[in-house]
Amino acid sequence: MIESSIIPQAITTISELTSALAESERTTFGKILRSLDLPLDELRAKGIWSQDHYTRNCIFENENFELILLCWEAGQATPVHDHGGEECWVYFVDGNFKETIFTENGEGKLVPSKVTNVTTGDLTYMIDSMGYHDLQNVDKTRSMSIHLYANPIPRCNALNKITGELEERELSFDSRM
Ligand code: 2CO
Ligand code: FE2
Repeated sequence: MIESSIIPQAITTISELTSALAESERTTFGKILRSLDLPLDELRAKGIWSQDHYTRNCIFENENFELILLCWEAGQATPVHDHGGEECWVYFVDGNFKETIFTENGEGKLVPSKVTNVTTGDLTYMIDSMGYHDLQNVDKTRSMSIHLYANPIPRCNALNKITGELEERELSFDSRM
């Protein structure tokens, strides 16, 4: 089998992870992320946190995918957003999160349709046909998650809480690792 020769039993370094993704079809991306066993101390040392917002730290990007480490202070959350028409996998490196999926009701309003509590080692998947989502670090401490987008998403639509309207937002990086 080609797959097993590319994907190691356990992926223990970021460079093994980026190589495995770069050499694989996206149909195996979920399997690759599920085989992650990264040393937490090393990742924590590389992370950057901000009191103002969760941070987006680029691990690797090419034309096919981008791999990002998100660092969250206690309580920090995303707005409700989509993923620019691309596929999105989230691997929860460390912590406890709540993901809420929103779908449009008959009047074009976004309403919560599913709430999931996720924790260290879990993997979630989103694509725009499933709706919109938001993610919150519900831990009392800092947390980390790894996000994989195929293709990369330089922008997405996010809900403006004040106007209640969706608006296009540029997605930027707080650092490059
Ligand atoms: N999509 C959000 C972002 O890249 C994170 S929520 O999980 O996909 O900032
Ligand atoms: Fe997202």
